[in-house]
Amino acid sequence: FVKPLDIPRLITRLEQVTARLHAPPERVLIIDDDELLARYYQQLMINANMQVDILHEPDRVIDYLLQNSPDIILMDLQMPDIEGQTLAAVIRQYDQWVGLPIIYLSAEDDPDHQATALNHGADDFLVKPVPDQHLISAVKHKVSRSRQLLELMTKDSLTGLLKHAAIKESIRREWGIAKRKSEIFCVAMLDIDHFKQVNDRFGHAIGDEVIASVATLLRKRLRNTDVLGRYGGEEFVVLMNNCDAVEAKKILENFRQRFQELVFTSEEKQFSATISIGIAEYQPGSDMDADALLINADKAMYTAKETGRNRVIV
Ligand code: GH3
Ligand code: MG
Ligand code: MG
Ligand code: MG
Repeated sequence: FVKPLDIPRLITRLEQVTARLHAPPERVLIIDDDELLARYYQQLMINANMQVDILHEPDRVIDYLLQNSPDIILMDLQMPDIEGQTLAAVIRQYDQWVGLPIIYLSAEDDPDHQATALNHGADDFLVKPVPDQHLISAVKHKVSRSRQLLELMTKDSLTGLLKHAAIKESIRREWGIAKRKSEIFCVAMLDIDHFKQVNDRFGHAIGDEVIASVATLLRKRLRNTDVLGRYGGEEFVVLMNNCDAVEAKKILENFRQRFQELVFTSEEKQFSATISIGIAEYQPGSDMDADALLINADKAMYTAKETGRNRVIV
């Protein structure tokens, strides 16, 4: 008896490995009043394929973080207007940056001072002048670890899609971008039809397979720039930036048809499943906020359920 390969699961795994191999360059923020040294470190890291910005005004750090979301901060401890450790404590007050690695750079080589500084929210301490190779490997290592942790925190293990909290955060972010750029964008809510019956007839494991196949097909049928999340058990959210409801409907209609054509097998029995989809459109200038968009997508999805399921409603 040979267990059949779980192909959708394998594809998800492979995609995760590929994503890691093609990891985007580390985005580094240097905060240091010593302009010359900061530029030296910047060039060093650029040569090691990283993207590096320097911020000379520490009071602009929150604005900078909101707009650029770097992977790591290298922070000078001694600056004229503010101490590095105070700045780190301020950054740590924001939930979204709890996991953002902060490394202090300092001429301070007194172990007691280093210990005190580390108690204020940073992850490591490098004494200037930092040897080139040491700086680069410390930064690469910290970023890669924090990306792994972030992935664990935000990715759903069954589907590889964003988890509930992460997709909600993404809705707010995409909405903010659309508003700023005056662009149209769409939120879609998807819910598998009569899924309880799938579980009841074929068991939870087969149910999980159906859920994973939604994710695999979404990845295939949607655009690379669309953001995909598993909102709950068998409910999904799709964010389609720069896309109006007509285009969104076309893409999701195509997805819906492909999904109903999939054939699942359980103990020689074959079955298929369907999905109901609701779309809400954000128009530039409208006062609809991110929460309202999601509520509207949910309402449209319920209309799809009420009017017969297996359909896309705007
Ligand atoms: P409807 O067409 O109205 O959506 O009917 P439904 O049966 O799909 O109803 P509903 O969406 O409320 O059902 C959700 C069911 O999905 C309930 C729960 O047993 C099942 N479920 C939720 N999470 C999981 C999961 O992770 N794996 C499996 N196998 N089943 C799940
Ligand atoms: Mg200084
Ligand atoms: Mg449901
Ligand atoms: Mg359902």
